[in-house]
Amino acid sequence: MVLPVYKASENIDTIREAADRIRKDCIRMSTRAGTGHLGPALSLAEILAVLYKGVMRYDAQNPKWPERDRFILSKGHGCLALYSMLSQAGFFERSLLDEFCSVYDTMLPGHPEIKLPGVEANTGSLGHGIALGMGMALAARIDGRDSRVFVVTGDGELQEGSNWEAAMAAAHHRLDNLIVIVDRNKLQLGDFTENISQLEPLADKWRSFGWGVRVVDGHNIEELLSTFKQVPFVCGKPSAVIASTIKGKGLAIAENKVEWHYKVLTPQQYEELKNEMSLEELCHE
Ligand SMILES: Cc1ncc(C[n+]2csc(CCOP(=O)(O)OP(=O)(O)O)c2C)c(N)n1
Ligand SMILES: [Mg+2]
Repeated sequence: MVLPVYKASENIDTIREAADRIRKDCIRMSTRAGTGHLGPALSLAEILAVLYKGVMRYDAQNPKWPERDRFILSKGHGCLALYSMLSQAGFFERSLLDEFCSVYDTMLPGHPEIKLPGVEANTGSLGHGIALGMGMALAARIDGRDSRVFVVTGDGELQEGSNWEAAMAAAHHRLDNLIVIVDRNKLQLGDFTENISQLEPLADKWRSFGWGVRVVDGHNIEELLSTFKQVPFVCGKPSAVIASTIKGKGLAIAENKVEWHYKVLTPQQYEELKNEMSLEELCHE
């Protein structure tokens, strides 16, 4: 039987358009709802666009297809970007994006839930995605599937000890079907990571836990694509991609600004930026 599998496009322009669409959707959805973690979503645009348009194997018409690759957004507060990407990938209608945080019992709450097609894990309580992904990667191995599991974690999130327990276990089980991407935007909720609890030398930490490691520009589509094509970096080892990013990337007033962790544009600011960024009409009921 031939299964309907999403065909990775690998077309750089298509991926760039998807990343651009993510940014515009994040800005529109958060302004419309008057809430949302905009800065954390904007640093994810290229990572998600490359994974969903050029790397991962899935079937949006059959979201539970057992052979699919899994994706977990461990930094669940960045879900604006995930919602946009899932709609672009065809998991649900684009019109649903307008329900972000603005309808009772919405499918698109402020942190992702598995009731939405394409979401593999409820996240938002930080520090759990790598352990969940480790379990999924182990299950794939036991079941004899060649599914891979991609997990995006925040850098501040790595201060949670549970991540390192999972990292150690993944290396012990030689899970080279597990790929962790660190959104290394150097900021967390209230300050720069290095002022709160030093993470560097971060690549060495992952290596010492038995992982294959690459450090990349998290906004460079070509570099991300070629890096993901090379996983596992070391046979028998899980892979860590430390993606250097800019929190708030693409929205000049928000870039690298701690206060934009949980902040949105006012409708007036949206109007001012509309033409400059080719944003859609902002409709309020
Ligand atoms: C267990 C837990 N503790 C605290 C929080 C509150 N919180 C939400 S986002 C955040 C900062 C995360 O920073 P980082 O992982 O660097 O993600 P970024 O927003 O920079 O992408 C914190 C502390 C949470 N969601 N879960
Ligand atoms: Mg961060």
